[in-house]
Amino acid sequence: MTSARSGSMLGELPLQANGTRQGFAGSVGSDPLQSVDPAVWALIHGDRERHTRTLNFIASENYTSQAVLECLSSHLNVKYAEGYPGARYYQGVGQVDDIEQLAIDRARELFGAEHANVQPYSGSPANMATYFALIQPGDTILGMDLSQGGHLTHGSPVSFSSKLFKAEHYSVDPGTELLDHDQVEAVAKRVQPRLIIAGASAYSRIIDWKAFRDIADRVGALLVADIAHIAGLVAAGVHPSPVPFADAVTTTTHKSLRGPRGALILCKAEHAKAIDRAVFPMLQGGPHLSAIAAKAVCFKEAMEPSFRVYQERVASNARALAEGLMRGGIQVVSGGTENHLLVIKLLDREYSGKAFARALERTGIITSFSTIPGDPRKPGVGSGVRFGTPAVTSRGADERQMQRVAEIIAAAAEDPTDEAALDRLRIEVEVIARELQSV
Ligand code: DSN
Repeated sequence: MTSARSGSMLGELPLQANGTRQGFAGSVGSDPLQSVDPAVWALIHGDRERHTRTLNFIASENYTSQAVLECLSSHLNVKYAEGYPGARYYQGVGQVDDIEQLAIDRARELFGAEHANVQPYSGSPANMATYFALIQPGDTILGMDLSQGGHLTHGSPVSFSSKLFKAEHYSVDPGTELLDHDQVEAVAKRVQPRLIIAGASAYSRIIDWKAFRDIADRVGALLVADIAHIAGLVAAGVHPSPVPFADAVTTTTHKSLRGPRGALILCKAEHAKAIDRAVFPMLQGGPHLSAIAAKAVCFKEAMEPSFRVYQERVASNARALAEGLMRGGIQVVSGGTENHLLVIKLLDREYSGKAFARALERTGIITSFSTIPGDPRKPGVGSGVRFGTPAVTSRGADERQMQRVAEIIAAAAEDPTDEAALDRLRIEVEVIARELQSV
């Protein structure tokens, strides 16, 4: 088979008598994946089918546009360009300088930031670079406890963030399960952090960035906002922005922001040099230009009015799902949601979050288990299951469908060990999945 993609680099090799474009023994091939490696093709194809047949409620996943995917599979994959636009260690960078500058300019415009670094490979390296830029190893950081909804890089004992820094934590209020700024301030006064991290991976409420800024100012700390989960909502104005308040803001680009796998750091101008140096050369090598082009496209898409409509629907779908679940007798952490996710709590059940997430997978509802505030179960199984609506909303799901999903989840919760019942629910999930855009 020959490559059908005219104009690609390899498409210009001479066509051979056997119809292939092999230039010489050992040259790079231009045949499609399906013929080069049917095994990998089949696995990818199978996973795509799985997505289309099921409902993806993993709060950190999303489906990108074809335009974003096109950048990722472009020839930009080839390029080395260590450095930054206008100051590279490689030649041949004219266009890629323009691509990276475009991504930087769009990121700044989208979020109203003084400086943007679009090179971080993903969220954890972005957080690491930000800490290295702003503080010294051994300094104290204060972040939300992982078991309460924080992230590994916010000081978890198993993360670099507690190996290289002295990690302290704040929690949510055990009664309301909401952030309690008095408690955050009390901990901050006690531990005197050099850096406070606001932001979470499993917190379903609006975060008051100004309250965190005020606490940071009162204890003389810097403030980093990690908006990896809510970046799309923030970009669209559906969640308040931390940019005016935080010294630096980190985010992945592939969650609610709906771009490529990767990350972004925004910061005040005074931290720009330190952030850039921490990303390269301190922590990373060559930037991934194909991902940076895809980020530029993602930022453009996020500036469209339709992106706000999408984000509003992400939030209203999450609300509809939470309300449907609570009507079905399932407890939701903090009693609801104001963003793209919710966490159910299974304290009143005999099974763990992990067991229920597995049962839901059998019905075709794909989630991730998690701990909940004050969880009596071990983190390896947890008492919660986290649901996010960005991915199903990208496929066109609406509130009516969320209500039906809530009823299916409530039915599965009656007895997650009843495989026959789960298989019957799977038929209902497939009906909903077929109503949505395919993946
Ligand atoms: N692992 C991601 C999540 O699922 O929230 C965060 O990095």
